[in-house]
Amino acid sequence: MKKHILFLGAPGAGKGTQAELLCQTNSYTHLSTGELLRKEIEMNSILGRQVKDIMNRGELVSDELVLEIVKQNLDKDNKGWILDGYPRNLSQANSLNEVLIKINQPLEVVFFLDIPEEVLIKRLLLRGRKDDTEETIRTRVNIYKKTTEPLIQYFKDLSLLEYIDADRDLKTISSDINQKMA
Ligand code: B4P
Repeated sequence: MKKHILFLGAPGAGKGTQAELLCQTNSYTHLSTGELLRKEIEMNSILGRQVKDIMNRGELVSDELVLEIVKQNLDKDNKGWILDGYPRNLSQANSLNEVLIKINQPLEVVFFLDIPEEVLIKRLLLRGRKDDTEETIRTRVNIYKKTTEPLIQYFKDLSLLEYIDADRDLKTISSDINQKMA
């Protein structure tokens, strides 16, 4: 069973949703950079105040900052982890690689949740989080296409990529992922 897992996909593709489902059946650490950053905003910490406006505009927060959060939260006792929303660009992917070499926990699989743009826009508008306005969603999707999408090829070249059709109901997607975990 694989235990070093990454979810890749556009905003609203369902990375967080599927990572949660997978954590219900395994005792993995779910590491969502978006969730960790939102918690900092809720706590009104120094970090939270730094990232609040950036996230509300739908832009990416700095690589250094996110890397620090990931390092602090990566599972040290090797129970297994699911990274969701990180990396989001090539520089983050290279930093992650260095961290994983150091802790000797190589990535085993990358689930790429593929979804048409019009479906994800509908989903996010329905969810209605603070950064789910039409304008912010457009910004997030444009940044995704420019900076995150190249990671699909990056992980394909490393033979880690598993393609998942994310335009289906939650359970079907989840059982597809579970089959590919073995
Ligand atoms: P994230 O928190 O990663 O949010 P996301 O990409 O919008 O969501 P996700 O794909 O997880 O979708 P979800 O399951 O919630 O990022 C938010 C912000 O944080 C970024 O814009 C950025 O500013 C910052 N950030 C995060 N990571 C960063 C990094 N590494 N570097 C820099 N900045 C970073 O699903 C969405 C909705 O669809 C939900 O309502 C869900 O219920 C629904 N849904 C899911 N699956 C479905 C299905 N199969 N059918 C129908 N509905 C479904």
